[in-house]
Amino acid sequence: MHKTAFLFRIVTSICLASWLGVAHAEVKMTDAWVRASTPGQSVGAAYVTLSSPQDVTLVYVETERAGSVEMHSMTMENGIMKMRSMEELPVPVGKPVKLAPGGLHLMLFELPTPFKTGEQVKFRLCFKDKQGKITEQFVAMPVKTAP
Ligand SMILES: [Cu+2]
Repeated sequence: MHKTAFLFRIVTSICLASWLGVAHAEVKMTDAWVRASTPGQSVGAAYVTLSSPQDVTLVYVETERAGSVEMHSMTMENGIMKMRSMEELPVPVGKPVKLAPGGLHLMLFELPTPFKTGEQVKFRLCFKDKQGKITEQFVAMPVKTAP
């Protein structure tokens, strides 16, 4: 295979829609953690606080430790907690977005193995800026039973 074509393929596979270009990562990720899970449990949750120096949108999240990851919101409706899947999660400049129990969270599906307290789980997050550029960032989240 021609070398430039090969490199192009690597870049295009980095994120969904990354043909628009890849910029440098700048979103600060703090207080990240994954909730410990029990054997046989197929669904889990992860939390992180996102702070960005520019307006970006979280468009994609993945980890090798889950079949898929969704961004969820959680709201009270008539006394019942309801979760909704979000296509994207805006992270406005200067306004940290806190994913925490009882609110926004990353929902992890199809867990092949349980998350054990003390281990680190790697995640890949893709952020899109106002120009449509996709930036991928990696974060290792510790597994905890509670924050
Ligand atoms: Cu959820």
